[in-house]
Amino acid sequence: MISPSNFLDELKSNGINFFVGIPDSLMKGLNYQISKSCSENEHIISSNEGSAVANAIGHFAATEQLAAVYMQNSGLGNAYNPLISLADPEVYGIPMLLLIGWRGEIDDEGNQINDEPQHVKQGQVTLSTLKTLDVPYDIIHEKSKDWKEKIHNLVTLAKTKRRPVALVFRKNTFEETLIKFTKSVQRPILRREEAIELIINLSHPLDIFVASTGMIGRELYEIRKLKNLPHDSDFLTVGGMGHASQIACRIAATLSHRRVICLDGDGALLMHSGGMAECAYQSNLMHIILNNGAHDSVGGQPTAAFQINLQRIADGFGYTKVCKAISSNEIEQHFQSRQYGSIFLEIQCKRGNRKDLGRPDKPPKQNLADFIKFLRCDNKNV
Ligand SMILES: Cc1ncc(C[n+]2csc(CCOP(=O)(O)OP(=O)(O)O)c2C)c(N)n1
Repeated sequence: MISPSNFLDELKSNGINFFVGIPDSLMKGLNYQISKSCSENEHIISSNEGSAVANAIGHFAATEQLAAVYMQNSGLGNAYNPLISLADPEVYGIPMLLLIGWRGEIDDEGNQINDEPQHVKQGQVTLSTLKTLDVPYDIIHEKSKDWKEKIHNLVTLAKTKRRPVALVFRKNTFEETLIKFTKSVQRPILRREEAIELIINLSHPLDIFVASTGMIGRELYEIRKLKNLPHDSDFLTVGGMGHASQIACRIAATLSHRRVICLDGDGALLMHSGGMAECAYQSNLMHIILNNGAHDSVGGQPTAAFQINLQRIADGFGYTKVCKAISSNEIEQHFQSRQYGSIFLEIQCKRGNRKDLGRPDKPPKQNLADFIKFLRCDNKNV
């Protein structure tokens, strides 16, 4: 395995002094090292991978230096547009080094390692996407002896040819350091799982749930399982981080006689917050943000959400009711009023999850088939 600290030193010795991206569990060690050793001017956790690429473009324009842009391969879709329509040599020709965690990787024999369904196709098309984007890349893994050379060659290519280049990481490339991100000044009381359980208890049997990417969906699934409840009321947004609210929004708009509860994460909300404009105009949508100020599902790297007044933003978007809860009592109060309109509820909760948290054991297509039946169960649907 490669020491994240040596890796970071190597990037710096190649002239890279600005780091921006969205964290990934495969790069936890590196993410932590960057957060620990870089100042606020040298490192930004961005809102989405496209914005991270845009930061690298701005950095180059301002300093004529390369930035490193880190992301999980699922973020390539977000990055695609600014890469191809701005950074590409046919447009501005902006050098940058993409650092990409390869979920669903294909090994040297051409076999795909076992990973979650949302990573299967993404893993298969990662390298071909880079080829399509005309981004030269190299791959490193835990046994790579020549990783320093690979960094050097890619950075030289980026500089001389003025183009984005990429380094793709296999699982276990980096040593995992003991990760301790600085605690924020907020002192939440509730665990995310407790909040989700309470919401399930307070909900109506016909309420429709849409859960965001990562632990939120897994916890919703697990709690239902432990309570012997069916999963058919829940759409799990296992991939497509940031899009849960829009899925919820369209279901709410179509099934206006049912309440839709979107369980969103703060990282996911910030990733595609423009969707709040649509959510705000629904008559039957509860948009609940489980705000732990972190990308908890991939290692707890901070988001900006504890520094932002989410309620004022939601108010500006025009939600009918905007509220915040930090305790079970407050969550209960906001649930009692089953009022008409769009409700934005921010629940501040702690980081972390229990260690034995399972994963959905039903394939996504089965979940969807059950969910569709649940949406039709009151026979009032269009
Ligand atoms: C486009 C994209 N980028 C990155 C990821 C990796 N990823 C999965 S969950 C997650 C963190 C989600 O954070 P948040 O929404 O705050 O929820 P939390 O994990 O804190 O419950 C990330 C970065 C992803 N799945 N998709």
